[in-house]
Amino acid sequence: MRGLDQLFERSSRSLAQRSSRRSVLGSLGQLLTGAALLPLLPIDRSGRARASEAPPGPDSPESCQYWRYCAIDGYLCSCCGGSSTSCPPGTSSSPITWIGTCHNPHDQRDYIVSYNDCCGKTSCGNCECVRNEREKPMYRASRNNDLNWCMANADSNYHCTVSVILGVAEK
Ligand code: ABN
Repeated sequence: MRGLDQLFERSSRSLAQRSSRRSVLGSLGQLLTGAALLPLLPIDRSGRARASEAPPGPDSPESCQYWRYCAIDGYLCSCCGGSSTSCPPGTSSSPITWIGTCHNPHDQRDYIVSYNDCCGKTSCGNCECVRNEREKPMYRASRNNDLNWCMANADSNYHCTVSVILGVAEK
């Protein structure tokens, strides 16, 4: 026990020799100021707010199950500041698109749908939706939708995808 006392005494004396009262008070002040400012830092609570929201139903354009999205592969523009049919501000629609045929359960008709990518901003990242009904594997390149359709745009950055009805599919 005496050994331990001596060890503490020696290390306390050496610390006292190496530090002034002013520097100890300075460090203590910094520590207290930091601790007092900690509750003022911004906290992102949006994740918790979103988690408590009910998921969108299948008739919502923000749901991947929405009937028009049957052959989509991308982020839904309706979750990215646009809508299911219009690109978000600051982006422009791709002139080359992927075409699908989707069944509308409300009128029992099939519709031809164009999936245009919206280009000119980095990836939106919200509401990823990959359904690709009737798509063929990558080795059938002309029948595969795993492509950035912004490739021909001046700014080929892919942001999100819209789905535009082109017409009723003939039987
Ligand atoms: N058509 C959307 C997309 C963009 C980049 C890569 C794959 C799919």
